[in-house]
This record gives sequence, C-alpha cells and structure tokens, in this order.
Amino acid sequence: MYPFKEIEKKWQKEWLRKSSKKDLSNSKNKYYCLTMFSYPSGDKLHIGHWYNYGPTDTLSRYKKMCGFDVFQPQGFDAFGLPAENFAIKNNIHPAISTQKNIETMRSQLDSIGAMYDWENIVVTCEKEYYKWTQWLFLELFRNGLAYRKRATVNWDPVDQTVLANEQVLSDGTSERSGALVEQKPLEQWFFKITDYAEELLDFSNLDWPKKTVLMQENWIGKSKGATIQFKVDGSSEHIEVFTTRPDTLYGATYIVISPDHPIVKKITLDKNKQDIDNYIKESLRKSELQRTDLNKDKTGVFTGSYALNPINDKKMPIWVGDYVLITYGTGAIMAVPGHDQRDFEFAKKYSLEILQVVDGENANIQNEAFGDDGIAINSDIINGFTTKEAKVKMISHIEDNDLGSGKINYKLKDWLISRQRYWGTPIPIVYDPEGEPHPVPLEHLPWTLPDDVEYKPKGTSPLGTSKELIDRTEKIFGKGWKPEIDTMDTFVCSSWYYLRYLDNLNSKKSFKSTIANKMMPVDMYVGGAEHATMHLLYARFVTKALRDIGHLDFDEPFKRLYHQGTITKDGAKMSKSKGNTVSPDDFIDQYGSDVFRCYLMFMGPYDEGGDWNDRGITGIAKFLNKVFNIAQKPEGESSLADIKSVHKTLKSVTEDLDNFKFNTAISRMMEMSNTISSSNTLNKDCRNIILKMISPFAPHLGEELWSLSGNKESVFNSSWPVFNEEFVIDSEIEIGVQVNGKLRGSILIAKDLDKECVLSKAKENDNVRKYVSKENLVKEIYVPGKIINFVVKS
Ligand code: ANZ
Repeated sequence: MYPFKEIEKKWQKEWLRKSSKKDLSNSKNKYYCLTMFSYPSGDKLHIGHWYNYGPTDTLSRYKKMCGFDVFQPQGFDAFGLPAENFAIKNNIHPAISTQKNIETMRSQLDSIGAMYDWENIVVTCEKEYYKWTQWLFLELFRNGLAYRKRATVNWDPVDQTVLANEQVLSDGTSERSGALVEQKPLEQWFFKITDYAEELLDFSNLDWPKKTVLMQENWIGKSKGATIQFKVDGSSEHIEVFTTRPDTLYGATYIVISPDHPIVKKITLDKNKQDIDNYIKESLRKSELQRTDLNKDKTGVFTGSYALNPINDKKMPIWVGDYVLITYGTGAIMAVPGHDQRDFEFAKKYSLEILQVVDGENANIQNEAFGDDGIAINSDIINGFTTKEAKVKMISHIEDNDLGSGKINYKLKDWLISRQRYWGTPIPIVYDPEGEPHPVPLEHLPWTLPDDVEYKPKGTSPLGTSKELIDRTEKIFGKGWKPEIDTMDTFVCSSWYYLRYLDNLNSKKSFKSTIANKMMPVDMYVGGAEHATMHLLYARFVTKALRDIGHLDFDEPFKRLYHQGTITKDGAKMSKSKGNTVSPDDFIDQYGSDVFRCYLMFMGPYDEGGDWNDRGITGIAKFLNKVFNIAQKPEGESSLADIKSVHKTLKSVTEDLDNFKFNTAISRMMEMSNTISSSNTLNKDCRNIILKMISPFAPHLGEELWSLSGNKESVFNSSWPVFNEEFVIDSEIEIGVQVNGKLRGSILIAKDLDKECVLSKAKENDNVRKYVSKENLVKEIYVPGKIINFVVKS
C-alpha cells in the first residue's frame, strides 16, 4: 500500500498553511458550493456526513480546476435540541459539550481533506453569530413578518417543548423523541411565511429535484375555491365555509364546524350542550394529524340548529366534527356526502341525506362518494355543465348575489419559532409592565443567553429561572419590564447561515449586501432530502423577506439543489438518533482518507446511497495503489492504445463529474489503469492527464504524485485537461451483416474503407459464408458505416 498516512497528513497541513481568507467582493467567475452544515450533537461524524461532504468536495475541486472561483465554507449548526439533549444525557453544560463536539468534528472534517474555506466558519451558538440571528428576528418584526399569537401548539411531552408542524410525523408522534404529540394553547412567536405562499410556489429559475419541488408544492397546498355564507335558521348568525367544489352546492346536505369554532357556543341548543361540551373536551386531546387521518372513523355531534342552503333554502343540520380543522379555510364546511368521501362516511354513520349532483363514469354513490369531475346534475342553474364550467358559473352566481366569493387558500401555516428550551438564540423581545412586546434595541445585541439557568427541561422555559436575565432587563428598560424567555427554533439559525458565511467576521452588520449580491445565489447546494419542507422552505422565505426589506437583490438562495442518497445500515437509515452509525475513523486509519472517499463514491449512484458494507473497499485500495505505481513509471513513449484509453477516460470522467456520476467516473478510471499498468513507460501528456483526473477524487494522492513529478504549484491550481478528439473517436467501427434481413455476423472495418473492400470483408466472415455464395447472391446493400444486407435466393 502506498504511504497514505504520511501523504495525507503532509498535504492536509500544507493546504491549511497555504489557505487564506478570500476576498469575495472581488470574486470572478464565482462558484458557491455549499453542503448542509452539521449538528455537533453526538460526539463523532459518521459515514452519512462523509457521504455528503466527500463527493461534494470532489465536485468543488473539479470546478476549481475548470477555472471557477470556488467558495466552499463549512460550519456548525450548534444550537438546538440535539445538542442540548446530548448535553443533558452526558450531564455537561451544552456550551461545553457543544464546543468539545465541534473540536472533534473539526478534526474529522480535516481528515476528509476538503478544500474548505475555514476562515469563513460560522458556529451558530456563538455570540458573534446569534447576535445577527436576533437582528434577523428584529428585521422581520419591524416589517410585520414576526408576530405573537396565542395558538394551540404541538407539545412534545418528552422533549418538553413546542414543535413546528413539520416536526410532527404523520402518525402524530414527534420526529425527534417519538412521543405522542399533545395539543396545548400557548402564546407563541410566528414568522409570517404565509405572506410568501404564492411566490414560494414559483420554482421557475431553480434546478431542483422534481420530488422536492413537489413536496414543497404539497406542503404549501394551494387550493382554489370559494367561501360561501350559510344563514343559521332562526338566528342572525352566519356560518362561512370554504369549499373547493362550489359546483356541488346543491348537494350540500349538512354543515360541519370545527369543535374550536367560536360559533359553536352561540348556536348549540341547551338540550345538546352536554354532548357538545364532552365532545369538544375529547377532541382537544387529539392532534391535527390524528383528526384528519383519512383512515380514522369520523365522529361528530349535532348542535340542534339548522342552516339554510343559500341556493335553495333547504334546511341543513349543523354538526360539530373534529375532522374539520379551525386552522384551515374558515373552520367550517358544507358537507357534500355524494362527492366527498369524508362527508360520505360521516353521513352514513349518522344517517344524513346523501345527494348526487355530479354524474360521470363509474359514479355510484351507493357505496362511496364520487369525487371526480363530471357533469352537473340535480343542480338547476348549472345542470349540464362540466365541473370546471360549473365552478366558474357558481362562483359568479354567489358573488352576484352576495352569498360569498371566489377564494384561494393555502395549507401553509405561519412558522412557529418559539421553543421552551435553553439551548437556542434568545428572542430579543422585552415586555413592558402592561405586557406589550418591544424589540431589544440593536445596541444591546447580542441579547445574551444567560448562564445562571437550570437548563434541564421542566415544561416551562428555562430562561425564566435566570436572575441575571431578569435583572438585566429591569436595569436597561425599567422596573416591571420582563424578558421574553423562549428561545428560537434552531431552523431560524440555519435559515440565513449561507449569507453569514460570506462575511462572517463583520462585527457591524449581519453581512454586506454588496458581497451577498455578488456571491449569491448558492450555485450548488448538496444535502439530505429530509430537508425538503423545513429548512429549504424557511431559507427561501428568509431570502425573499430580506430582499423585500432591502438587504438583498435576488429571489432565491439555492439555484441548484442536489440530494445525496441515504447510507443505511442493515436497511435502516444511519443516524445518531437510531444509534446505528458506523464511524469512518477506523477505515481512514486502515486505508486512508482518499480510499475511503473513493469507496463512498464508488458504492453506487450518488443520489441513491446504499446499504453500508466494507466488502469492496480493498478493490478501491488496489486501484489507488495502481495509480500510485502508474504515476511513477519512467517517462517515455506511450502506445496508441494507452493514449486512447487516457483520452477516452478523460472524456467520460469530465461528463460524469458534470452530472454527479462519481461511481461511473471511478470505474472508467479503473478500466484505464488496467489498460495502462502493463506498459513500461508513460508519456508526459498521459501522466499529466491521469494525475489531474485522479486529483479531485483522491486529493492527497493526486497532490503528492503531482509534486513528485516535479510540479511546484498545487495540482488544484492547474487547469482541468481537455481531451483530444482524435484519440476519442474510434477509427475502426463495427458493423452488422444481414442476410435477407437477418443478422448473421459483424465485422470490424476501418472507418473510411471503400464499399468494395467492406463487402468482400463481409463475405469472408465465417458465419456469413454459410448463407452467401456467388451462386445465390441477388443483391448487395451497404449503408455506409451502419449495416450490410445481402439478398440471396432461397
Ligand atoms: C365541499 C366539497 C365537495 C368539498 C366535494 C370537497 C369535495 P383542499 O383541497 O385540501 O383545500 N374543507 C374545507 N375546510 C376544511 C377544514 N377546515 N377542515 C377540514 N376540511 C375542510 O380541500 C378543501 C376541501 O376540504 C373543501 O371543499 C372542504 O370540503 C374541505 F365534492 O367543500 B369541500
């Protein structure tokens, strides 16, 4: 084995020694290559991290050799629950354990040998960073994009904190602790991401995986429909509903309102009150996801009151049912059991009227609702119209008659950012004696996270126990003033870090707009697909908000997005929370960092990942060893076959690198090394190409071999080689020979061989000879370079 330990240590040191902070304000031909930074929550980097960082660095190094001014920063997403839970479990203060973890991870990251711009490091739990996260909060607050509201929130009883909707899984459990999430009313801070719902649906200038775009679209959940007013019979009250199917108004036979709808109290008759109250209590225990689960039994209670269908004055019983959510639409629906499956099940259960008002293929509302589009029936003014036409007609009818109006709704809700935990950015808000919130002025930022806190969770915010924070607030603002004691969701920290990387040492500003406008958007963002709806949506929102406030002049943070696949272990996702991680350190010790990186890239297509096993790693070690030996062959002639192999490989590797196909690039280079290894000498051109080509994949080895062959400058300052067309195009081609249209053989011919020679060569082919003779030959057809067909008498 080549002396990888020595080589790797040497070049890591040398690269670090030579690296210096880039002047990004003067960057030409920039390429901002970003990987999602890691949480220092456990004590070690695992293979999954390496899988994100190693191959992406290969891309960065390649891009640098292609002449791009590559910026590849790295940092730590150091606040938040994972870090805090780790600290609690190990009984050390999160500041200390986080720092320790960062040091370990930093040395592991160094062992990747990536060309990180470490001078631009950000660590989100440091004052120098979170001061500006607080600035971001205040910018949003001043511009009406951060507000406080009492809301029923998802409460994780194990982690003792609120969770964003995105952090609750479809079975109603917390994605982190696995606990069944409860509902709890609390005063919380929100960011108004919903203001951007429409713009966030525009992906036109983004090169993103289709699946991720679809997930964001579904998460934003745009619905076109109408709101319609229903008068409550015998009262002055109205119930407004949101529907995506105004064309089914004639089929609406009852109303369902959410248990938390304020009108419930007003319209419930005395005799129904007890049942309704019990039902409301019961449903408050369920999460939204449990309530809307399509497979769950729908339940409800009759209020005793009726509404009038505005289109025909028919009486409709008003029910309370928890499959209707207060947070969506208007919190009330017109039930159309003939055409909505949830309503159908509800109507069957409680024997409510089911009417058919849309007809179409397979419409049979005896067994289930007919939810497809079709033709309106039993619907007076819209009979005979298609669903699409009927919707338009009905909306104009209700608008003309003041019964309601057309409306667009989004599923997206505002981003709940308050957390009742210690280890996060303090929300820079103080309350006056009347309880009104006020921003902490910029001069008092960073609004520091106090130390005198019992940080273990108890169900209320730990910051409330800090005497220092309370004293500080009163001292600055006056007697009776109180600090906000919640901290921010860690996703706030990561919603803008790509901007801070650009200007990380700026003590006067979060970042300089001129630098951001020059360097952004990120040209290539590589990270896990699990961030499709949270981080990636939040970052887009923050960029757009900062643009509108006047700090940025671009619309999107990440122009191209790529998700590396997941590395599994025995089928399960490798992750710290599952405790099935494999540490890369032992492999690096045994085979070296370059072998390990190449092995990860060789495992399979980069976006597919795979199940971890180390069976093939020795094959990669052999390959790099071979490269090590080839590079040291004496200089001399190279055979045409060798030259061709090198140029052809270069062509494929270049194409593969542009398309993230690291695995096929490596197998091409393996083939090449097999071809070349038996030759005694190597010409200079071939050697240079081989060394340059291997360098992004095995950077330490590449750099060492490049220097051994007499180069003073780093191989990464050299330019990516260009293949010679002449060696890539084959001068010989293979063409098929048919007899009476049936393929009987193939021949290898020189590309410019004339027709006569081609035909006689074809007739000499052993198999073709069996079918073709002078006697039976009728016609000879030759399509140059493609095919020969002999027509024979049978
Ligand atoms: C009548 C109707 C007839 C409906 C029909 C659907 C089909 P999306 O597409 O998800 O926006 N809805 C409205 N508000 C609701 C709430 N707060 N909780 C639960 N369900 C609610 O779905 C909109 C449809 O979901 C609305 O259109 C309404 O049912 C229901 F053949 O109204 B529809």
